[in-house]
Amino acid sequence: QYRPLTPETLGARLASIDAVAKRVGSDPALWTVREVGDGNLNLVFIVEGPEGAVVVKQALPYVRLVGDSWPLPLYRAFFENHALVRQAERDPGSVPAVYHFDDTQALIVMEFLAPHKILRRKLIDGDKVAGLGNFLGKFCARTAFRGSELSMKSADKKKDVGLFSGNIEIPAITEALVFTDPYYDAEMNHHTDGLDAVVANLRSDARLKAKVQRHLMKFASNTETMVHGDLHSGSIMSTDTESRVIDPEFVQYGPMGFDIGMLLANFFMAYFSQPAHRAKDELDDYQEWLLSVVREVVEIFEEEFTRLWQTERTGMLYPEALFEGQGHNSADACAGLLAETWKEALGFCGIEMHRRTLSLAHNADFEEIEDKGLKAALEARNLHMGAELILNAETCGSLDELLLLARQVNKK
Ligand code: SR1
Ligand code: MG
Repeated sequence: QYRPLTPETLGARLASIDAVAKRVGSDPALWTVREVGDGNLNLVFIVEGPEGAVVVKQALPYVRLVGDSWPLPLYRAFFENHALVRQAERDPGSVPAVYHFDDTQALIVMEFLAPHKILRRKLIDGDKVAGLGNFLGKFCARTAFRGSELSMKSADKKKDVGLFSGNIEIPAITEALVFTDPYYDAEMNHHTDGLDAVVANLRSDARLKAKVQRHLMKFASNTETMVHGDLHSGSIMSTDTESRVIDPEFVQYGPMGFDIGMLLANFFMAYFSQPAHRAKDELDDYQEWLLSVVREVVEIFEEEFTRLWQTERTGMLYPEALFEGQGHNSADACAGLLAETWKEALGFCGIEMHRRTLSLAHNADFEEIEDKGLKAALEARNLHMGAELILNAETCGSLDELLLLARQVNKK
């Protein structure tokens, strides 16, 4: 029977699990257990003992952020476990190792990452992370490519889509909080005083809302690859030189541009919030570093995806024989797919920027700003850029143009 863990009960309940005892030590009396979960949904414990440390993540039967008025199935831990296994196969070393999974208790025992910190914290604090764009660009490219029919056998892919389609309530959160609630006066929405006019303007824009709904349709019905599903800067842990992706419980098969779009949005939100967190003499340098990460993520994503296309295309799609002997090869097809993915990602990016300032779950980049006037002004920039991306995703053009747009909006 499922019972939520507490720091007091965890030792007695998990000491008999070999995978835990081996890594932490067999005597729970010598363990230190801390509950450190600061996310919206789960319990997270760090368990330290004489032999080492592990992280224990346990799903709660409700949304932690809201309380038991919003029940949420425990089975999300099952999907998170499956996602971690696939991500480790598709991009080795990119996610924490899983040591043990208990379906009934909805818990995963996994690698304790130290001295990693949540990337969002580091970005608010002005820390730079070497190799961040390279790591994230490769993660997005490898998981997108290797989770699709470009790499997987059609039958395996269908089975996997079937498996993950059992994860119903979690994507439904995204369908509501990300794609729908920001654009009308939904019950759980909140926004900073001073943004009323900007918000009213967004909500009265039928063209924008139609484009968002088109993206929702793609998110809900396009199963081209396995996406992390919630790839924001709170789902990444970094030291100053090394990063990992965590927390894939929002996993589903979805559009290739979804993860990278969400990710870029979170770098843009870090970018637009910086004037509240940095002294003037550090501001330009740090904001430009953030844009350099965006550039690297996109460039590496395209480079790595193209490399995989050339070297690992084992699925049914775009067989080279189809293209040979006609004076060209499949390179144009790869470039075409990447161009479509880029446009799609820009739309998802704009939508994620909106929801983090208008819907239920805001992010600390803006929430930690004490001066409410400044907060509203910076969030207005964020909303403006988000709208530009949603409305003009089809025509936005190059990466250079995207970065230029961010710099222009940042000066408004
Ligand atoms: C009710 S859950 C709110 C948000 O937290 C998760 O991290 C996802 O981003 C979700 O949208
Ligand atoms: Mg999460």
